[in-house]
Amino acid sequence: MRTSSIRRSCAALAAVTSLALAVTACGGTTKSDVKKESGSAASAGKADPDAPTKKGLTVGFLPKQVNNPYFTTADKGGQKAVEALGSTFKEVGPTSATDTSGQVSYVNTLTQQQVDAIAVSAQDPGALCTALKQAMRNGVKVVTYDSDTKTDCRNVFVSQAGAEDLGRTQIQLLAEQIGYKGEIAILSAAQTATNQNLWIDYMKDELKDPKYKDVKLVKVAYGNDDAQQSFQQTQGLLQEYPKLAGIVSPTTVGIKAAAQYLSGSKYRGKVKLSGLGTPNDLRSYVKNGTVEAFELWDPAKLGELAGHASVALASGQITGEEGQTFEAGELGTYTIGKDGVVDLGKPTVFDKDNIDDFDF
Ligand code: RAM
Repeated sequence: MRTSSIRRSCAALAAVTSLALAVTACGGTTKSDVKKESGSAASAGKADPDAPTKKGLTVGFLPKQVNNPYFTTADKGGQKAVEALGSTFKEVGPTSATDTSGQVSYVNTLTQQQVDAIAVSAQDPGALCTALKQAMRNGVKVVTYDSDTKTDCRNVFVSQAGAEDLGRTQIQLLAEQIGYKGEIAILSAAQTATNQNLWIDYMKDELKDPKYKDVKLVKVAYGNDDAQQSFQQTQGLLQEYPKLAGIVSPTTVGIKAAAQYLSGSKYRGKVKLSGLGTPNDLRSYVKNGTVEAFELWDPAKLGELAGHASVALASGQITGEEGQTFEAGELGTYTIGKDGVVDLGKPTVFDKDNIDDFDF
């Protein structure tokens, strides 16, 4: 077994060279050792729930994009948790939600810097896998939060709420607003985003229920979590489908841009808009009648939970296997579910009656 000091000295090398070269240069580690150490949820070794929480760790947060207020709030939650546990928090990441190669470079840099854990919201389920597996081989624990990778490319996924629940409830919210009748469109984020794509699959499945027989999904558009592109996509949807009854946008950037467009157009209040947004982004649009109801979880709590999961993994208290539990401070105790997934809890629906109770 490699010692942690060897692990440390090999980490930088492994991050910049091929694996084969790295293990040769570090000596004494055979391919099968490496295989055993690969950090998937299923093969990450034994957990010791009573192990003390390590202090002085470094946890790197890598959101889909750094200039997105949703991630600013989420990562502040991560910072709160990591610092409260006596460790160091850092945040790096691309400014565009479609810069997958940028995310890969950040993973490699964090590995070179020998952080103890990475918490990442993946822009793409597969693109980060090689880099993340390399990180795990170097002893870095990997948590995905908000948007997952493939299961074997991380130890734990901290999910905002059940994906099925989120997908179905967004359709239920919009269908109610359009009286279960008319054409609808989806305005999503990046075409590769794991989280949005999973919700959209459940939206399509929900629409198969006979109660939606008069609701027709005419298009899925992609605004790439970019305000301008999302605004233009909304405009384009209305031009292409002038009879559109509603839009569901499962992204905080998309729904805000769509609300902005509808609010300044003749469609305000006529074309319904729902999906996932933050109360602060949508407050004025709820008050001026553009948006009736939408939903979200608390992003700060999502980040906080990801911070706790990162430290619990790096402390050896959990490895990512189903049934393991860990303490998440004020959030309480969480249990890891199937495929290494931890659910934060239920989303909240916001409307004119409760929106002023929330400030995020
Ligand atoms: C955007 C991002 C994020 C998603 C939220 C709802 O900020 O796409 O991944 O979870 O919207």
